[in-house]
Amino acid sequence: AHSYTKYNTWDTVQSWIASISSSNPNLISKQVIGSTYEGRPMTVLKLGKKSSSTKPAIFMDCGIHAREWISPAFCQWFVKEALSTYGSDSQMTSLLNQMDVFVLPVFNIDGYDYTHKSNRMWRKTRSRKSGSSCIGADPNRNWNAGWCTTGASSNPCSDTFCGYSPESEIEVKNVADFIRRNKSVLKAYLTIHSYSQLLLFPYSYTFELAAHHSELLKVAEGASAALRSLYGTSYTSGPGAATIYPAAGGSDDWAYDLGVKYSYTFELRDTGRYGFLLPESQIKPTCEETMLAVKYIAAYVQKNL
Ligand code: 0X9
Ligand code: ZN
Ligand code: ZN
Repeated sequence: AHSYTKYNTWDTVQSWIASISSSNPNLISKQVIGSTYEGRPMTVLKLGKKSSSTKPAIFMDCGIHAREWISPAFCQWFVKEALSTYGSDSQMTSLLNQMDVFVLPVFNIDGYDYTHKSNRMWRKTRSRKSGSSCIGADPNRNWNAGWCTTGASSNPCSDTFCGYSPESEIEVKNVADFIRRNKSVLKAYLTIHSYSQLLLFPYSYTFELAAHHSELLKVAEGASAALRSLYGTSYTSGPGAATIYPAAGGSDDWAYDLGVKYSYTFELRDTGRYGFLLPESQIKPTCEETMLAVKYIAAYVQKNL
């Protein structure tokens, strides 16, 4: 059965997607944006009060990397909190009245399923190509942003394999198409990973600073302070290349270069004690503190529409 304080399997997340959207039709709708390599449906949830005019929006994805289980847990938590605090929390109410939030609960579904069934430490997609016996590409090295120029491998057996071409991974193509289609309304792109407790923004494919570097840093520092206020969890903010490592082909850099200014990668808890194997007892505190950071960014974006 589904639980917000457990790591749910894909089958459980899939039934949760169906039930949560049908039980809250006034605030949530769903749309399938394509299928994964193995044929699973990629469903984006749209949160927001219905409006006659087009609303500006935020896009958030979780689970680009299969083994980062706290990430899909956060997207599920976010959807629950949005629905349960709309009407009582003034910020959430105002956010969903004025904007839509698109949530992709699990990006790399095939990989996520594989981590539950076969290999807990799998990171990549599960695509195959004749000529190599190695499976999958890194869905955060496969975007058309300095593709495969640094911090990525052209070896199909590597965990950071950039793929055979930009958007060769169908999951990346599906999300990139969705973002391109909705480009005019999208004001922010948030992508949730683990671990290291970082709040990163462009660029990772170059050490050059983004055109909006100071503003992106200021917002990241505000969001980190909000996050820390709950349990004292400390985050470091900065551009990806200098803060974690140079790595091209990431979704954050791609979305930013497309024109989505507020583009952030979260690396959630912890700093390495448990790493990807974060205990379920930490799901609730991690999600509660991360809500504060996401809401901080959303409030800033909303104020600056
Ligand atoms: O390497 C990554 O893709 C991310 N770290 S993780 O440990 N979750 O794999 C960091 C991504 C930072 N952004 C880019 N490299 N574009
Ligand atoms: Zn990751
Ligand atoms: Zn709560």
